Amino acid sequence: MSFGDIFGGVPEGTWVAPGRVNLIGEHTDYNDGFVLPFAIPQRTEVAAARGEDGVWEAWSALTGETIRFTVDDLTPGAVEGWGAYVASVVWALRERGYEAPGARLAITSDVPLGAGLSSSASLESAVLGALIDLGGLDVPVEERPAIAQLGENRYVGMPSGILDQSASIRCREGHALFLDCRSLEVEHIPFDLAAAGLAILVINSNAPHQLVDGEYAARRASCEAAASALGVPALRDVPLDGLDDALARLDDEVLRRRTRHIVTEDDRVLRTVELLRAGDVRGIGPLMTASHASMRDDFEITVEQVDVAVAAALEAGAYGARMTGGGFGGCVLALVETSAADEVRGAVEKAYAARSFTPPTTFTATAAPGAHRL
Ligand code: GAF
Repeated sequence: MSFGDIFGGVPEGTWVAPGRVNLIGEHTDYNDGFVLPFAIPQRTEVAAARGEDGVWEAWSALTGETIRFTVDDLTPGAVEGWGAYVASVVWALRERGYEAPGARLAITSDVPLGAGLSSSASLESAVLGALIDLGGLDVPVEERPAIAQLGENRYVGMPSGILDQSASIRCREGHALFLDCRSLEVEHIPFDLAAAGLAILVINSNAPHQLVDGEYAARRASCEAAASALGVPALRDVPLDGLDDALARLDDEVLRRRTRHIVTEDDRVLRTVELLRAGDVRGIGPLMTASHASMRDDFEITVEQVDVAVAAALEAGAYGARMTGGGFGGCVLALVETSAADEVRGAVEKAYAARSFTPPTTFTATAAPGAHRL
């Protein structure tokens, strides 16, 4: 099925936006800290044309369903399900003073759903690109992630940070995106794994997601409570060399653990960036593994399947391995010699089989381009 089968006629264009993996820097985004994602080749594609003013129609190949909403539905809660992500973009554009043109949108995607690879942000970002171009709206690229995030926060109701939309919109092929989530300044860090004889194996744990939204919101609330108790705007403002003092001032053990994760994770991002700038890709392995331990022990967002995948990958010779994304399931990244990828994959599969886990699915990731018009 294509745009013509659904709506008739031809689209005015096709806009794409990728999913992402985050190399390092987890849950640091809403703490005003640092992240280092790269875009993956899996992406959402939106073939689109202008339509009647104030009316939006969207078809999804994933559900086979066409939804329709109008300006009267631009209040949070009025459109639900996957359509909410489409409506959220129209709503957020308006909130920021941009009038989205009425449009017909045919949406396909090969970003795995519910795997922590930002299928939602890729949908929002592709729709955003389509509406901006169809409407001839002058929205600077630096402002676009915050618009998509606003829609997700307030229209969809997910309290996510700005990592996923920034990655989907601002990443560049062959580069990781070093983003300061406070200033929103970016640096594109060359990340050519193949040239170094390396690969990132992405291992989808296929663990069932449980309590994800509530746990995410709880982590965010804990970080905000810790920052407030410490009298800083955000945990990013606690320096690494002041961490012990800060921890001594928190009387809640959970808040101490959450704070330690964020402060040390920001430092790991900065050290990863330094190593990549110096061309030492293998050197980032131990930082990835330390990040995983911090997410497991201090931030408490991993599950058994991801811990087993990390341990099996390391035992099979990965330079480093860590869960990527929000947690409670999702994917693990393992940094491996290209020649060792099959062996590491096999070791994880064996470890899963021994525990009767649902088998993992894997792919090797390359750093793909961010959102663009085809
Ligand atoms: C999810 C959120 F959407 C991001 O904003 C980020 O907080 C991430 O979890 C954890 O780093 O993907």
